[in-house]
Amino acid sequence: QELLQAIAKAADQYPKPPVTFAYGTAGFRTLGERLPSVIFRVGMLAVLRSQRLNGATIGVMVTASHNPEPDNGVKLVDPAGEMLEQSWEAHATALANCETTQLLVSTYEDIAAQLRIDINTPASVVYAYDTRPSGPALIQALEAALGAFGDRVNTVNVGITTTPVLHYVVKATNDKSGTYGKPTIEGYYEKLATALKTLIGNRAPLAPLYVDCANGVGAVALEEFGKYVEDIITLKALNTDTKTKGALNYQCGADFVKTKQQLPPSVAEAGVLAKPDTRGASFDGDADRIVYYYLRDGKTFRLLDGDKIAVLAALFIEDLVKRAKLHDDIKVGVVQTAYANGSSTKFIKERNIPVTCTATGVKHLHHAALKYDVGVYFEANGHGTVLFSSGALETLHKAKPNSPDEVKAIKNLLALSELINQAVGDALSDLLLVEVVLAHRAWGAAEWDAGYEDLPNRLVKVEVPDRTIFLTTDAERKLTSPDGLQKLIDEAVLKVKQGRSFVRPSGTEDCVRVYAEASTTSSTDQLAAIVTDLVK
Ligand code: 16G
Ligand code: ZN
Repeated sequence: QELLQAIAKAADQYPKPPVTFAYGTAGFRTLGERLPSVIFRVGMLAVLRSQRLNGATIGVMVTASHNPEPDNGVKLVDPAGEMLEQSWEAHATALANCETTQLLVSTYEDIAAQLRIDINTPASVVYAYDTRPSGPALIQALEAALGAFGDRVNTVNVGITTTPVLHYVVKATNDKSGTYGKPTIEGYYEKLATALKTLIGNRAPLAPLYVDCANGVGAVALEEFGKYVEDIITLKALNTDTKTKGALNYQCGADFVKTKQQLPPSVAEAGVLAKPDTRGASFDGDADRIVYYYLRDGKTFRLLDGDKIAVLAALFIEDLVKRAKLHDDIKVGVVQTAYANGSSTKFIKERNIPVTCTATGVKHLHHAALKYDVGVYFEANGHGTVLFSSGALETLHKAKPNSPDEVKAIKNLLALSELINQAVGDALSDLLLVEVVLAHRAWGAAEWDAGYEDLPNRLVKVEVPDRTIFLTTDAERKLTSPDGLQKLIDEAVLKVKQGRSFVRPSGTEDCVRVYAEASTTSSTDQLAAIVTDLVK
């Protein structure tokens, strides 16, 4: 009772604005100024979640990734460093939408009763935020909620850091064996740097890499981390202005580059990619997405997106597994979404590596990747990682190599499992993965790019009166509603060479998205236009 009073008193300071909130694919996300009450309530839910899991540490990340600067958002991280279990999203939405403190407290009691949680038991919550101006005020709201529980809740403020670092800290905190790494930002950097040193060995230092940090928290991470690896690689940070109002994600960052298929103007003006064999990369606003690029012949922009990274990583790991003579025991697979370029899927399948297609959103890919011994998952937009199953790690640890080459391959595979973030996709960790593969192959961007040629593709955002009437099946590749629409799309697709097109409702915006690809730019545009008309 005393606890409920303390919660009610604190909650009164954070009244709900007249807005309806929903915990979606990326948690809650909207204008930062609307979010204090939501963050407060997410704090309450984080405590409940921790209590439900016997006091395991839960993470709270305050960020809005690639959204414009006035937006913000919040996501919960489960103990293994994964996204919040899906069944709890409804509890988050229910708490966020309670109109009054009284209703909030009774809803909270109902959820606790339904889940048989004793709200007085101990809990543990760690939290972090990005560089957005609304961050500190939102963290205050979170702390007010956590504070209401008094010493029942143990809290750690990780401070300003990237989304993947927070996921790492959660996973490391819950790893009671202590082998995963120290549960701090520095612990993560040390882990990455050690793995990188093992993988690079006594090779010459790598070529400098230009990294567009989207004027976001990736700039902070890159500056700190760069010092750990400066004798191996020079990371030249661009777009590191986290202070100027409006700079975050503005005409820069991974989302800009992938959507516009062009260099950020700031990177183009800096002229840093003109020298042959120079590559660049862009992080998104919270550094969980990365895309690469270079200028072919010093002129033509060439994008190396999430699909290209998946192919690079999967083939490299497959080669190492073969060299380790473990290909009967360790099966490598790739997980993509319908947005993966058809050429990438074809290229992987032709090399006898299985490919799974899932619905959009990290949690779906992550889940599917867990089914492989080594699961490489990437969205075309640059979100992804490589998961090593406990079975695969055990096989590697127990292997009895018969040659120095086998020893080396096993050592490198184990180092890769340390280098690659096992909780969630991380731009920084993925960057190191790419650089390691290129160093081992003695490739530049052009050799990496040479594997396959992307089919021309178009993504169109279509505003419709009601996107909820669009229902999909087969990993979002087919519509089941509205009635008859899929048949018309199929007919349009058949008319163009190498055509493929699908329609799905967005999980983050009020629109549907039309994707089309085909053998030529003009037939792609034509297909996209026809399907767009069908949808309207
Ligand atoms: C979210 C997803 C991202 C996905 C995007 C699709 C996470 C953490 N993020 O941002 O993976 O690509 O949604 O957006 O799952 P859409 O549904 O609007 O097309
Ligand atoms: Zn992001």
